[in-house]
Amino acid sequence: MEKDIRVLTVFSNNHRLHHGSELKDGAITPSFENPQRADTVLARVHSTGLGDVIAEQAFDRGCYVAAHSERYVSFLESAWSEWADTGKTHDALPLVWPVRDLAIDREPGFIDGKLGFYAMDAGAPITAGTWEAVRSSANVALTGMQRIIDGADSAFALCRPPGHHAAREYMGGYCYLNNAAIAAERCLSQGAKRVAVLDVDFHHGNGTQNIFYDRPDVFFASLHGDPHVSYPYFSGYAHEQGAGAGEGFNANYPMGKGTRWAQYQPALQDALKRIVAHRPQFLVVSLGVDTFEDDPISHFKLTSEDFLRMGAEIASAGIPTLFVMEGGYMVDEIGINAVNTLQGFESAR
Ligand code: Q9C
Ligand code: ZN
Repeated sequence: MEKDIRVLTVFSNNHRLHHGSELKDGAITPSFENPQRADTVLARVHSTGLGDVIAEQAFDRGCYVAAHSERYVSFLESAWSEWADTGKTHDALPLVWPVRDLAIDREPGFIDGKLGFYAMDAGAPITAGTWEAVRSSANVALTGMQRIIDGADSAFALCRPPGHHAAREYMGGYCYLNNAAIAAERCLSQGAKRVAVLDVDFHHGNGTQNIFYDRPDVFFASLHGDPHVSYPYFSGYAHEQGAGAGEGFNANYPMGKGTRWAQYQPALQDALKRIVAHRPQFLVVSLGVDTFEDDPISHFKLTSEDFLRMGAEIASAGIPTLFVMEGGYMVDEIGINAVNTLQGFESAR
């Protein structure tokens, strides 16, 4: 008999308040990270009868500051009004960055400078509704995590905007607050000693790596396109293994363009083996489905069936698991691929 598959989904209607543009291939164009994405995934959650869907709860600002700096969260809160005060009505994007020898730790006093100071690229626009959507997305992750802390085996945080490129002090790659890192920090503040984050988005989870890099309490593993040829280009190499007390608690699995399940599965199994060895009380999965063969901005070749297999592999770790939505841009398929992962997970439990 088929097992009854039920995974709770957390979702916020506020995601639609954020819709912007990005600098891509030398032009400002509508972002691939659009509201249709989350609505497509939600439609699939409903049509498959995956389980109940609940709205997010409110959480303290302190939950965000656990993973980010105070001044960065303040910037996110006021960036749109500072931009609008200069008379502009279109999206805010940075235009100058503190690279290498220009890198100083002093926050500029004007919005143009602040945007560059707190951004890694021109892919995270600030719009009128961005902050409301961003904090709701973090609250979606926190609500899902709280259910698991309270005893649920799994939950799906249908976050939008995504979070894994957001570091302690900068946004980028469509990300502002790091939803997965904020959820992991919640476990620790509620008494957990060890947590793991597994990032299966096509792109390296540079933000999550940055937040936990020098700490032994949160083990981070990321499977992604080789940064030598794939965004974000400046992190995600295998030799990045953590620093100081965090040495050995960061694991990167860069893989070449065209990677299929046959190459992906052993890397995933190795990452899970290392996660299990960490003995985490909770697992957060940064679930990007841009590893799909038809994703328009990525270069892996996973099929929709492979996401069922991915979910089953993750289930084998036997850890209470929060899935946090990250990337995935082929609008017709991201719902199938995200829900397949959850169904594969739940069937194998
Ligand atoms: N030609 C996430 O998946 N643009 N962010 C890459 C490559 C940025 C992806 C362009 C991609 C960011 C959450
Ligand atoms: Zn991605």
